[in-house]
Amino acid sequence: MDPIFGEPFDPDPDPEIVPAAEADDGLDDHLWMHDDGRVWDLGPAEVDTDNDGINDSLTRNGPDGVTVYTDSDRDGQVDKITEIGADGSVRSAILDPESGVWVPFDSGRLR
Ligand SMILES: [Ca+2]
Ligand SMILES: [Ca+2]
Repeated sequence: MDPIFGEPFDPDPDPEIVPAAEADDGLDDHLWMHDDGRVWDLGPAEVDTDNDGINDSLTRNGPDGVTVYTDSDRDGQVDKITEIGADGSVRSAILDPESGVWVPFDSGRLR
């Protein structure tokens, strides 16, 4: 008999398991949104607006003020946009998940 084929088969009793936290690393914390049939990658969330320890929003400065993009249900897709005008006006819209249409949510002025 050839001794090479006499080696006992030793199955790996401890298969490698990738920790979920590690598998979730990468681009998953980027916010994105649909617009006009395209998907925009807005980059990683920078702001935690509801203080739950998870960044959910990012802001963009524009010529007329600041726009806040918020992912309120943590699926990565932006579902609320708030525009804060240079004059203090506030305009919000939330994404209707059924129709994909932005619906005016709230408006007014900063208190
Ligand atoms: Ca948060
Ligand atoms: Ca979302």
